[in-house]
Amino acid sequence: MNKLIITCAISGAETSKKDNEYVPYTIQETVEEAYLAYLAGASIIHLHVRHDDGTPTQSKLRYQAVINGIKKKCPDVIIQPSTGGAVGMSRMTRLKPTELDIEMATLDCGTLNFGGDQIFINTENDIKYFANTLHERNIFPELECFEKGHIDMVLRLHKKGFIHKPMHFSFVLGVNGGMTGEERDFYFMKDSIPSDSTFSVAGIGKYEFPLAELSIKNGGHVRVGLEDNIYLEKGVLAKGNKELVEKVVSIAKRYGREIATPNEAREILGIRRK
Ligand code: KMH
Ligand code: ZN
Repeated sequence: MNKLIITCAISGAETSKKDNEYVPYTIQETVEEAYLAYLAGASIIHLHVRHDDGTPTQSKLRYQAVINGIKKKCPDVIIQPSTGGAVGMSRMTRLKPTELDIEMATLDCGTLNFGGDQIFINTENDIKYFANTLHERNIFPELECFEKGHIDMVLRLHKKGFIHKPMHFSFVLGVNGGMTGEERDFYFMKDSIPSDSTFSVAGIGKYEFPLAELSIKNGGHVRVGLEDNIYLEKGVLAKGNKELVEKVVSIAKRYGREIATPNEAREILGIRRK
């Protein structure tokens, strides 16, 4: 089987130090979490940044400072800034990190409820605008799909020329408002994408490791991290992102999947560096 690409979503915009003290806020904390996740086996760092008090921001300067710090410690790692940001941010705010010299970013492919009164809005026009911007800037999109309708949107926008091959999907399953991470939902998503695309799975909360294992068994890739799940196992908080990555590496070993280096990940996904 192909090698396994592990993405680590080190901080996100929703979890906080109140949930798990290892959620990084400062530049130094964020760089350190990324570095430790990389040493543990992550080849992609999915990146959100925060102000020192934990407030999420899409500030270009803040992203640049964190990216510089990460690149100093692990120059080859793939850094994938979020264009999702936090619920309620505008299109232009969310796109700020794409003004930097980056090779990959997320592209969220549909709207969904995000718990309580929160709605994560990605209209068809938003998705077209984001897709065009990433394409013009030669930034490889990871297609975030929270449910099957989002895959259908990607396929429609591919036919219309907004989204291009090679296509790499991320199934983000288990969000309160999206699809669950049950096994049948995983297979529904996996069987709905074109056979020449690649996919990774991000299971939220309790779905993180069961979905990681399913994806590993089925030739897919895996995302873990404190953005998605704060527990190493039921009732045991993870002592940082590295423990979550290490757990995926140990599952991969059981199935004989080797771990991809960042350059091998670029090769598998078809990312062309500028
Ligand atoms: N924080 C969520 C509202 C992404 O990074 O592209 C959106 C999110 C998706 O995390
Ligand atoms: Zn994110």
